[in-house]
Amino acid sequence: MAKRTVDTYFSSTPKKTRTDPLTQGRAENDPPTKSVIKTTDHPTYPWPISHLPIHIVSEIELLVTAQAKEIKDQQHLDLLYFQPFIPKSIDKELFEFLRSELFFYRVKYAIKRFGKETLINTPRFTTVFGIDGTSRFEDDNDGLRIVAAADPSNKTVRRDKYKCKPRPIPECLDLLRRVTEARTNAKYNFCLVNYYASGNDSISFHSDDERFLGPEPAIASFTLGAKRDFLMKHKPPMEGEPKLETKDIKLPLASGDMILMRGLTQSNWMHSIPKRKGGEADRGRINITLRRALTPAGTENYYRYNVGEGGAYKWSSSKRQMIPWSPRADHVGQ
Ligand SMILES: O=C(O)CCC(=O)C(=O)O
Repeated sequence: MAKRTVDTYFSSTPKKTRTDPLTQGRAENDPPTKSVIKTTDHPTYPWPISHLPIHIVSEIELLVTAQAKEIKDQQHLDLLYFQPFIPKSIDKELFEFLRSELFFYRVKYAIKRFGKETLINTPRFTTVFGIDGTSRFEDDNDGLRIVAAADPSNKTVRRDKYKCKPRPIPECLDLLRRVTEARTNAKYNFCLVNYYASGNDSISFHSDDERFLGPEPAIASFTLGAKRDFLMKHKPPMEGEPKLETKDIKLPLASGDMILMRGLTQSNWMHSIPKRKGGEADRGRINITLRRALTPAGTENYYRYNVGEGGAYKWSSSKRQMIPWSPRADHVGQ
């Protein structure tokens, strides 16, 4: 993949349009055919990302009325459980579409543990799109730029505002974001995607309680593909605090399900997807979370831990696994 510097990213050179292999050869006035696929493009995507097929768009637009069960029967717990949010008529196709369209990363990073530098290998594929509430993307004759959220003059922000390279949510995920906003009465500006290739992939107990999310964040978390257990447990009491009588929770999240965590949930409960042997896990599971980061610290954090510095991976349909992506390989139908 050609390396782009921060300078070229913020340069005012008009956006380069890439030829979409699926539309190549179509004359300007030809009527659109089934094979014409629109894409979302951006210099920090390794390659454009297709828009959803129209019949999936129509189904997703209907989800503003999806029904949910409230789970608030324990202290500090406030969940909305949609079983499902994404209906059976499209969940498999949407899973296959996202698995083959999106680029993923296998992020490694170093942390200091007990004073010793330790390398962490994230045990799942990840990617992220979006930008925090202090900025927005502006797409005009100067190309796609980052401007201050409340700046009517659309001036590009200082190039050192972000160390990472934020990229807009592609249309195929942005539709889900807009519909979820309408259904959950909350705003989201980030879309994080995890791909658990097998039962060996996991996420350990943690809370999404960073300061950059604000005090009572709403986090919408979707499952597509293999069913995996979602575990929740209350945080242990702080020193001097009494231990609460809470029960651990296990939700067997199936394809199409969505769990909305809101209110005091993140500041008091932790969640995880543990490793699993057998079952459906080896068919692969996609998790999409929608969140709202308030400050640039959120943007830096999400890109550091979900894109990182390494190369991208793309699904190979012939090898039935994620393989390192290279601009020369034709991944379509591999
Ligand atoms: O995969 C899941 O359901 C959970 C993902 C999660 O907890 C996270 O991305 O923070």
